[in-house]
Amino acid sequence: MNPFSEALTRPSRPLLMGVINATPDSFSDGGQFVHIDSALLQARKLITQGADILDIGGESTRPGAESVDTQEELARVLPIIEAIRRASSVAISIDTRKPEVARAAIAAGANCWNDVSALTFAPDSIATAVDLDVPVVLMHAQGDPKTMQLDPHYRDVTGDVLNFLVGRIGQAIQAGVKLSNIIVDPGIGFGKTLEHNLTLLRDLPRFVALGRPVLVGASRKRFIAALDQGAEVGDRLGGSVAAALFAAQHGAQILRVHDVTETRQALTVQTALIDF
Ligand code: HH2
Repeated sequence: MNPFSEALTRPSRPLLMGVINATPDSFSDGGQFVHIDSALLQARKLITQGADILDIGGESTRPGAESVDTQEELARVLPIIEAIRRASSVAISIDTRKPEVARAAIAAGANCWNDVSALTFAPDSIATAVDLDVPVVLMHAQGDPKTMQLDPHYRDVTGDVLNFLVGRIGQAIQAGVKLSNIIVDPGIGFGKTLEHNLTLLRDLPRFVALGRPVLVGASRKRFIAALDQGAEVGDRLGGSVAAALFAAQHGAQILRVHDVTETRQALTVQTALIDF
């Protein structure tokens, strides 16, 4: 069984997806894991800390980020995926909008395609997902990273994001993607104001009601700074953990986080308190 799908069958707590950005410019860890040795060290650390999945990305999608050429993105992520796969059987997801990168990453040992464009980036994205036949994360974003935070607008943020995801699920299924491979994500911080992000987190049960696993990536994001006097990226741990706990309590099945130890401990205590 695909290790990603297998992990999803373990119901005890949400899965922790540890982030490794092989990019020079990611907002949270940019430049730290570009080299294989440091990325591998980080992978080992995240696994030891309790990560169920490692999410490897070679293109920053932070607000204002420039897009990256396919060859450059491949050169950033493939050696890292190959090295992690040689060292471990942990589930790996490839965080990319490009079907060519997803295909090469899966061939190199990744098990899931995490696509922040929900298979809209390239004309052959959906066909590639059908062909790869691995779990695929369909995430909502309004606009592209370069412009998405300029002036995000919704009629009704939760309704609009749900409609988008339902539409993408429908198109994917019609083309031949298996429903059992689909994971949905409201896309915290992707073309959203503070109020939009808070509304989506509060309304997570409506995403859970779609019947597919819900992934939430709130870790170290800007809405935390907006709530806490502009806290710098390195000072957003408390807010990240609070958001992770809230998301878990509201049904998220996968949490994309930078700080695995702290999130895991907080989830363990939360579960113990609820079950006591
Ligand atoms: N957020 C980021 C990147 N990929 N994927 C999913 N499914 N959901 C998310 O919320 C999400 C994501 C942005 O965070 P990060 O990777 O830390 O930064 P950057 O995009 O600058 O590399």
